[in-house]
Amino acid sequence: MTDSEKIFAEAVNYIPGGVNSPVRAFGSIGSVPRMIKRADGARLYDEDGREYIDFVCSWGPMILGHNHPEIRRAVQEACGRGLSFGAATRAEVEMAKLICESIPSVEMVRMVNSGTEAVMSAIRTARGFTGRDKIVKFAGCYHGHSDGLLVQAGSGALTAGIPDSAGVPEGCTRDTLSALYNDLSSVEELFRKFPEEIACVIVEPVAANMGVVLPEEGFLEGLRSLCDRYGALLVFDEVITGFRLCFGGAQEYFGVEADLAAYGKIIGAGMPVGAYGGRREIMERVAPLGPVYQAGTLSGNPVAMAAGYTQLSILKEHPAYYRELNEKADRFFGAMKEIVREKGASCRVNHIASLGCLFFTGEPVTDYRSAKTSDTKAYAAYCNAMLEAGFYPAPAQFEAMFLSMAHTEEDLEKALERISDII
Ligand code: HOZ
Repeated sequence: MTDSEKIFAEAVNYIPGGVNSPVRAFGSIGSVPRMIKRADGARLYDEDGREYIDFVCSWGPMILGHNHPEIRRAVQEACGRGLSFGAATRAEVEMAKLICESIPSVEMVRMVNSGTEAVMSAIRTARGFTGRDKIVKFAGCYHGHSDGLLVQAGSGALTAGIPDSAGVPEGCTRDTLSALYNDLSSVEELFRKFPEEIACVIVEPVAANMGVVLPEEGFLEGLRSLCDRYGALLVFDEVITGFRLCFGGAQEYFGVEADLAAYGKIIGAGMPVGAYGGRREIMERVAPLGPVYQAGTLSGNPVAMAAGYTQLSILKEHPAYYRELNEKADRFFGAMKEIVREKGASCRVNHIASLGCLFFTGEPVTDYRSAKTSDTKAYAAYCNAMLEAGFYPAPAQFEAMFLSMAHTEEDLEKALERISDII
């Protein structure tokens, strides 16, 4: 038995499934989790002393690589001043200012502790602002695990085959309407049916929790105009895309402005952070200014702010980083597509900026239905073979593959060679 296996055997006695978030259980690839002891740059090291080139990057936030020295220093300094005050700080004001100055549509922002919280609060704000109850989400999009959003959800819920969770009362999802990603007519139909009842449309601008699915030309623009026409708000869940596609996230990348946007782990550089923000008149509905209640003792935590602010400042000061990262990713995913083509493999590679996904299906993946045609057993075999060879892809098909600034051309070359052997 490896040390990872021994630790996991103990874990299952005390933690449901032995893990604190379902996709890490390695269940869908028929394996047991590698217990990670430390990480540095593009590499993870497990309890058995095995080294992996990491393609998960903590599900996105480690865009500069693990254990970045400046971020580590900022966190250590912040720790020296105290871990939590439950009171207002200069650090959270600097963070809010940086976000508002970076994202044109965000005039005010509220810090929270996770993407789940950010989205849940953004939706409450949209409802409070419009005075309407219904929301539209897309099948296969995942917006965290709050009750009202576990409807045809992606990520671990899709992997585990439970896109509609037990324990969610019918009343909580009664106002959640489900539309089809990349299908504007499905959204229009809902607006026609409920012209004055829909508070918002929430979307992952790039769906990254059913694998990676790109928005088709005009889709996001179409959502914008439908929302405008029917007086609903457009909410972008930028937990994955924010500060990842480019500094301004999906709003800048696609040139489409949202009314509210939710951010997650990347703005904490690995610490538990989230945020939601938008136009002033909307955000002024949030307590203590307005009647939409939302709160949190650890929101704006000074240690988390130090980590996130340092990462965002580095990214802001070095716009060339995004160019380099996205060019590197274009070469990597482009080469992966070439391997698939040369081998005649029944695979599809979806890719945008430094996000990508290898699907084991012969058909283009453009939505929830086509994502589900992927052969998850073939993905499991691929994933286990990669792990054995010292690479750490997402241990579930319906997740993204992330690259960081720390991945070298040599790391990526090695990964491509292995992928070529496997598929
Ligand atoms: N799809 C999730 C990130 N957006 C995976 C992380 C998790 O659920 O633990």
